[in-house]
Formats: sequence, C-alpha cells, structure tokens
Amino acid sequence: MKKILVANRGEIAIRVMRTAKKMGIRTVAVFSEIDRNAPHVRFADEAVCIGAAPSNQSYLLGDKIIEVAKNLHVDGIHPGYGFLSENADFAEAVEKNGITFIGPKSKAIRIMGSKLAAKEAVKKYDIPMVPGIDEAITDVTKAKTIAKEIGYPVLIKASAGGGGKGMRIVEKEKDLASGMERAISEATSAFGDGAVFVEKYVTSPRHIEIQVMADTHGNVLHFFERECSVQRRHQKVVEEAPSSILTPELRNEMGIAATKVAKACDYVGAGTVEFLMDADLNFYFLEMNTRLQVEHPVTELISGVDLVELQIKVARGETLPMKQEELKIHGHAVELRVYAEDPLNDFLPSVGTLETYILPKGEGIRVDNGFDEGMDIPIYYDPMLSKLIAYGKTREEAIELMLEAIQNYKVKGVQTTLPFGTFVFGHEAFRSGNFDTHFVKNYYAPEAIQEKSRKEAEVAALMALYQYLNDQKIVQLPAN
Ligand code: MV4
Repeated sequence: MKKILVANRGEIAIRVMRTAKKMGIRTVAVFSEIDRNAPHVRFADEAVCIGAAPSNQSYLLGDKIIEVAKNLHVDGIHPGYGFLSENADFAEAVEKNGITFIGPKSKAIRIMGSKLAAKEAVKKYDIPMVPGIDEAITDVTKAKTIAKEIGYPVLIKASAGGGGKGMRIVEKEKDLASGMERAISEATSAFGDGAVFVEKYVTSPRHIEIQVMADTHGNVLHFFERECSVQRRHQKVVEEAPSSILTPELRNEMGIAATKVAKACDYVGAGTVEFLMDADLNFYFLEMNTRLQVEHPVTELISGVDLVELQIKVARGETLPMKQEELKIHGHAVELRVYAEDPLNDFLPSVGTLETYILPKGEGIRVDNGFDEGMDIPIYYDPMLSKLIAYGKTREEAIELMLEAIQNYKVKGVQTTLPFGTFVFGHEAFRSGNFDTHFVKNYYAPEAIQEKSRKEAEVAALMALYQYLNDQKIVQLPAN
C-alpha cells in the first residue's frame, strides 16, 4: 500500500494520515469547498475538492470519492468514523473498483447495521444478551405476552436504529400498544425500516465497550475495554480506559465474548463491541460498531498499540503482529471530547470564529485536534474541535493531569465543553467510579459551572480594572 485516501475531515483525517506517513505511505485528502484551508487538507500530500459544504454534496459522495481515488492511483481508502464509514454499499464499491477498503467486509457491516441480524449472527456463540425477543414484532398481543414474561419496564428498539434513535421505554402494559405504534412509525420514517423488537430495560446500566481487531487469517484480538457511561443525548463526552469497575476475570470474559462476536460475522479490521453492564456486574451484548471509534486513543495509550497501523496492516493482508497473552494494560487514560457547544445552553452548537485557540501540551497529554486559531467552525458538520486525552500511571493521576490540561486549553470566540469537563472530572461520583449512563441527567445542571465561570469573569474584570488604573497612575502596582 503506497497511497491512502482518507474519506473524512477534521481530527480523524489528520490522525489517520499521521500513521500513514509514519509507515511511509502517501496521503490524499478530500475536502468540501468550505474546508479548502482546513488543517487536514494542508496535512495531506495531495488534496482534491469533492463538492459543496453540505455532507451530502461532498463527504458522503462515495462514487465521487472512488473516482478521485482511481485518478490518483490510490491503493486504499480509510473512511474514519461517521460519513461513509459504516456504509456497506460504499465498502463494496471501493473493493469492486480494485481499491482496498481499510475496514471490514461489507457483509460484516450489513449484519451489524441491523440489530436483529446481529442477534441472529451471534446466537450460537453463547454470548450474554438482554432478555427479550430476537425477531421483529408487530403483533401487540404477542408483545404483551413477552413483556409480561421478562417483566416491565421494557424497551422497544428499532432494528435499524443507532445512537438511541427509535428507542422507547414502556413502564406499564397499558402503554405498550401506543409505544410500539410510535416506535414503528419513528423507525419507518427515520430508517425506512419499521422492524422493532422488545427487550428488558436495564434501568441504570454502564456502557462498556471492547476494542477488537481481526486479521484475514482468523486471528481476533481484544484490546480491553473503554468505559463510556458519561453521555448526554446518546453522545459520549468523557471516556476512559480501563473501566474502574472491571475485575481481571470480568475483563477476560467480556474480551472473549467480544472476539466471539467478531468471529460470528467474519470480522476484519478494527471494531468495537458494546455491552451494557448492570449494577450486579452482569454484562449483555448490545451491538457492534464496525469502524474505528472516536474514543480509540484511550485504548492506544493503555495498550501501547497504534490501532490505525494495525488497521492498515490487516488491510494489506498481514497477520496481527502480537498475541493476546502479550497484551497488557499499562496505566490509565481519560478523554474529553471538546465540542464547540454551550454547556450552559443545553449543549447547543456554538459556532463562530476561534479567536484564541491554544492547545495544552506536556507529558501524558495528547490532543487529537482538527482546528487552528482564526478558523471559523463550519455549521455543516459535527462541532467536535478536538479530543483531549490524559494518561497517567493511575486513574487519579490521569484525572489530575486532565484537569490541569483543561485549564491550559485556551479557547475564545466560541463556547466549549471544556468547563463541563472540569465539572465531570472534579465530580465525586466520577472520581469514585460510582456512576452510570445517567451521570449527566443525575448530576449536571448549568448552575454547576455557571458559578465558576461568573467568578472567573469577575476576577478577569478586576484585573483589567487594576491594570487600567495602574496605567493611569491612579493606583500603584506593588513592586513584585
Ligand atoms: C438499552 C438500555 C437499557 N436496556 N437496552 C442506547 C443506545 C443504544 N446503543 C442502546 N442504548 C441503550 N440500550 C436495554 N435493554 C439503555 C440504553 C441507553 C444507553 C446505552 C449506552 C450508553 C448510554 C445510554 C443512554 C441511554 C440509554
């Protein structure tokens, strides 16, 4: 593989190209008109404009991207995350055109894109699943029978759903019919597929996922877990590895279950198997994400591997260069997604110009960044500016480093999730490890960070006034 095209933008495009360069592979960026001067374009060896700003006129144009790849004699396409990364038709079209798709085969993407097909595929592998039904259901009477068996509350899920879309909690039998009706119509309009199924609702779960990597020779490794329970509206904001609640035994069990899920769909490349874990530490397979995930850096830091390098190696047909027994966890890593969003205003996107943009640096700090000072944040894409990752020997050390790095991360011009990060990493529930997916709902209110930002503004105003008065020789600054 001599030349790779990255079908993405922002921090992940740069992240992938960094490893390609390290491996001596040339890089091609694609970009939309609004991204002409974006860092990922400047970082690449070659770059091609593929259309207008809206994703459906640029980053989602699979055929156009393949055409560019062919013209530039590209050997492999890396899709990053989002956009075309879990589009089975795209993966198939790339391969049909004689280019390597740096990811799984379209078959695996298709299976895992449907929750019901995924359940079907892993059925014979003895993987723990949430009690419920594993086929599409439309008959309310039948649904009532099942719900009674597993007990309320139940959760109605769309087979084609993702990110919490098309989910409906039903607390009592009298609400089941209307809940199903709504879920089916929501799924039909959102995904063009009205298939829904019913599961026992796990009320206060933790979200724990296992990183896996498979080669084309039947080897599947797992790279331990990531804990991603700090979410809001199904979007992760804080992730860490390892999880503070797993025992070595549980970790091993979940790792084995995850590799079995990968084997069940003939998986190749990097993938993530999501589990729910209840308060009694029972874990249940939820779904598999068939891409490199946003939060992959925490895994890289604790395992010492470059996951993109492994992706490229297995895409070239190489055997995974290590054995499971050789993999060990070293230290602890925490990640904060820095979004241009206003945590005081319901996390609404806060677009504008990055008037000041200074990244923290230092030992144990990694910033996977996609922006520069002076840039405008486009309204067309996900507003994530960067990922701030801190690594230490212990969880406490990683958290302290993170808090310090947040203070040294200077952003002016837009609101960001940085103050929210200070809130989370300073919170007793997070620090003790005693939290679940309801962390944000249970503990966060804008007032929690408002008080702090008001105090900071007050201090800044006082200092400015003092400086002004001093300049006017109205007051005298002390000698030191
Ligand atoms: C669940 C659940 C409780 N019980 N399934 C949310 C998105 C999708 N990946 C599956 N999700 C859930 N499925 C059962 N049977 C709770 C969630 C859930 C959740 C899962 C992981 C992380 C955050 C979450 C927030 C709300 C609900």
